[in-house]
Amino acid sequence: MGTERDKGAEQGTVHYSGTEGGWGSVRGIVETALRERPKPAALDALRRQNKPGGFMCVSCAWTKPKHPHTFEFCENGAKATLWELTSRRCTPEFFAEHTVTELKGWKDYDLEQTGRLTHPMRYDHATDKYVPCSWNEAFDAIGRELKAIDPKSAIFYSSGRASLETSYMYALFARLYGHNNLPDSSNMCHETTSVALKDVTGSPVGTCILSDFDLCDAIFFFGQNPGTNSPRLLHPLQEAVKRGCKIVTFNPIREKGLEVFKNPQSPKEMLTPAATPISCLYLQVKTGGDIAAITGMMKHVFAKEAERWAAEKIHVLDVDFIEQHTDGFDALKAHVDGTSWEQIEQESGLVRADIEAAADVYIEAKRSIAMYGMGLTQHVHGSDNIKQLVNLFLLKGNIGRDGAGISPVRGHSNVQGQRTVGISEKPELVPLDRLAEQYGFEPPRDEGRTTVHVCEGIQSGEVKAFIGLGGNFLRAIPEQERMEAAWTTLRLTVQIATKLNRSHLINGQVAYLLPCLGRSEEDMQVTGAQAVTMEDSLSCIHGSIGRATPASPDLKSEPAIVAGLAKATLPPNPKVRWDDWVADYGLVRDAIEETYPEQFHDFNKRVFTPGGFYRGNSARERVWKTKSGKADFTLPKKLNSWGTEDKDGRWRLMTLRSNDQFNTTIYGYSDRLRGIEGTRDVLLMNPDDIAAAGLKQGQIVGLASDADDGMDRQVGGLTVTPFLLPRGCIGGYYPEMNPLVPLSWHDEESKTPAGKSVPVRIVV
Ligand SMILES: Nc1nc2c(c(=O)[nH]1)N[C@H]1C(S)=C(S)[C@@H](COP(=O)(O)OP(=O)(O)OC[C@H]3O[C@@H](n4cnc5c(=O)[nH]c(N)nc54)[C@H](O)[C@@H]3O)O[C@H]1N2
Ligand SMILES: Nc1nc2c(c(=O)[nH]1)N[C@H]1C(S)=C(S)[C@@H](COP(=O)(O)OP(=O)(O)OC[C@H]3O[C@@H](n4cnc5c(=O)[nH]c(N)nc54)[C@H](O)[C@@H]3O)O[C@H]1N2
Ligand SMILES: [Mo]
Repeated sequence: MGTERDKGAEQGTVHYSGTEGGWGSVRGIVETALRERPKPAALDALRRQNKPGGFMCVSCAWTKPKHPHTFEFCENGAKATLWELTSRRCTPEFFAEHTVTELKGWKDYDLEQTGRLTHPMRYDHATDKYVPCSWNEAFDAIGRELKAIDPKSAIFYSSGRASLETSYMYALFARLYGHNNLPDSSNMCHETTSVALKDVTGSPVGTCILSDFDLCDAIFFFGQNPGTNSPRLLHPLQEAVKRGCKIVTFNPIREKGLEVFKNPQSPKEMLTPAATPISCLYLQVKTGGDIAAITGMMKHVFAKEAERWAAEKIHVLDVDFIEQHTDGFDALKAHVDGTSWEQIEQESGLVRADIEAAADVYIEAKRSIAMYGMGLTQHVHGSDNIKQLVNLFLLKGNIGRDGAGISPVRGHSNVQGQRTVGISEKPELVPLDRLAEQYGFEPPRDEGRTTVHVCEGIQSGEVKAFIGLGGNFLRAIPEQERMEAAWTTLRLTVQIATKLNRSHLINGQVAYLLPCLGRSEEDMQVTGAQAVTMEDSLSCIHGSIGRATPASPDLKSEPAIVAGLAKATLPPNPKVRWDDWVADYGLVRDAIEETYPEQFHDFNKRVFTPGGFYRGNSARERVWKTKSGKADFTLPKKLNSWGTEDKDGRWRLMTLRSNDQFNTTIYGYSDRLRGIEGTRDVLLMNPDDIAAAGLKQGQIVGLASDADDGMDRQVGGLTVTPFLLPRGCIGGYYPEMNPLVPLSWHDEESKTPAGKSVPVRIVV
């Protein structure tokens, strides 16, 4: 592996030479603190972050341990908190000074740097400005609009941050009103997981719990970047490596956090050169090449099975598990046997010996864990990526026992929980009969809209109203320019947010911007300060109490806003006690418990269980809620997850997150761990590809869509930057690259946009 790294240095590709963690991450926090100028309360908030009785970080969804570190936060968690507790304010005076058209010319970074929104605002078309309004005026007007349209033409979107309490109320509001159009950010993220894992294991979420990480012998990492996106996960990884667990990574980019880690919370490690090497094997698979790589691993597993059985009568496979618990083994074996190493090398971009070495780690390990992120989910055949990984794990019975399992690393801090309590466009995932009984109404039974269907419905004119509970929908979706043009035909747009972003500048005929409390702020209601709850990536539920003084006295909490909208829209129903719920969120938890008694029994008593309470997972118990009643081996449709064919001049573009952003929130311009500083307008390319394409380092180029639909999509002004990537794969930043992603370019099964291998041409 060393040789490849040296090659990078020789070729002069940019790469950070330090470790993940260490002093660099301390510097990252300090820079954010200086920029946001937080009050002392913000620093106090950091001390209580991710602890029982404290508040749960608004950054990633990684679990919060029972015995937290003194500072159970990371560089990016600290940035997220400081971002929320900034002393900057985006006031009615600010809006009086700037037209919305003018603000459309601002960068994402500059919009959010205006600070926290302080006041409910209505968009005034005559002056092209936001003007202040009262909460009652906003609720009444929105209720009036919603009552005037067919409920099925309204969309209730949510970004994955809102608490379980808010999410439950929001989903119930949608159903009482009359639709299942409840897409959330998961529809652009891990929906591939929710669909594919559910299909083959019967459970839509990961099967691991934290203690599995103390027991496993090997961890296989596919397309997830913990150094940037879930840094607290580096602690259990570092501990696992120290006790001899092997980590094997498949990623087109040599991500720093998966190479070496220095614990910034360990004084000893900070003062010595010691850093833990993380991956023992780092395979730079081609974008979209994971299906082939895993096929190769399985080929080697089958070869070793035959060899060991012949020589020693010992199985490599878990034959009892396969026999008792799975379906479809023979077809899978035939498919793997029928695939040649030549095809595997060609499609994965890896050499046979490296894939065999990875498979040997898998064979030797008694207990293995698979972790993955957007590198598997955001592909046209993303579902096949995940099912292929499940195939590999079923071969050795690595699902449903201690120390083993599949562990997708989720994104937003409550994105998994929102689905758990009813935010879903898929009615079959929601206990509609129970809701019907509990609230005395007939819930809609038809399928709601996914994110992609929402966009199609806006383009066709079928969608009339959009409510966004957080997020930055228009910046996060594909086909950005066409969608912005279509958006203005909407009758009603409502955005509930903490900070100004681009989605607030593209407005329907009636448009409101409603500011809410952040999770770190005190949420005072008539019965006192309220706690809320979240579910992490490992299905543990945690309570969270904000203590910071709210950014403005005119803010409302998310539950209060949802209740305000619902009351203004729906006829009164004595069984739905909006006012009581807002007064005491414990009553919402009682309602959740009534709807989901198995998972949420004794909810209020368990809210502050240290380490959270586990809501259970059927696949972990080897109860397979699938059509076959077993865990299913399945066959991939292709050997790669790329939705088109290779051809001359067509590149596979990965849209990436830097270390200085949270999704569309850009904290700054330093992608420290990749050594890219000062700009996000870059085109990352292998140096040999730069030469072969006749380009030069530093040259400014553009990208154009090379999708087979022939539509024109362009992004310009990108600096050619040498970077150690597999040949044929190029990289750029999300969300700047989003205008290049066709709306039709999504995982076939789950409709998750395929942002990790977008077909493009380079335009000089
Ligand atoms: N600081 C910070 N934290 C975050 C976020 C953030 O933006 N900033 N976002 C949050 C959210 S919502 C999410 S979903 C997660 C996202 O976290 P991740 O799942 O880590 O998502 P990405 O950073 O988009 O990309 C993941 C990795 O996939 C690799 N990759 C790309 N294509 C392929 C491929 O074909 N195969 C393989 N094997 N790898 C590939 C990329 O090189 C990259 O390292 O993080 C969450 N946490
Ligand atoms: N090309 C490409 N596109 C992608 C991705 C990619 O990798 N590549 N990743 C996809 C993924 S994984 C995701 S999850 C989506 C993200 O899509 P979203 O979740 O829609 O976007 P965010 O950038 O997380 O939303 C940021 C905004 O949320 C608001 N906000 C922050 N905190 C709060 C709060 O507590 N309450 C409320 N009400 N609002 C708040 C702020 O106003 C902020 O501007 O993007 C997707 N789009
Ligand atoms: Mo995400």
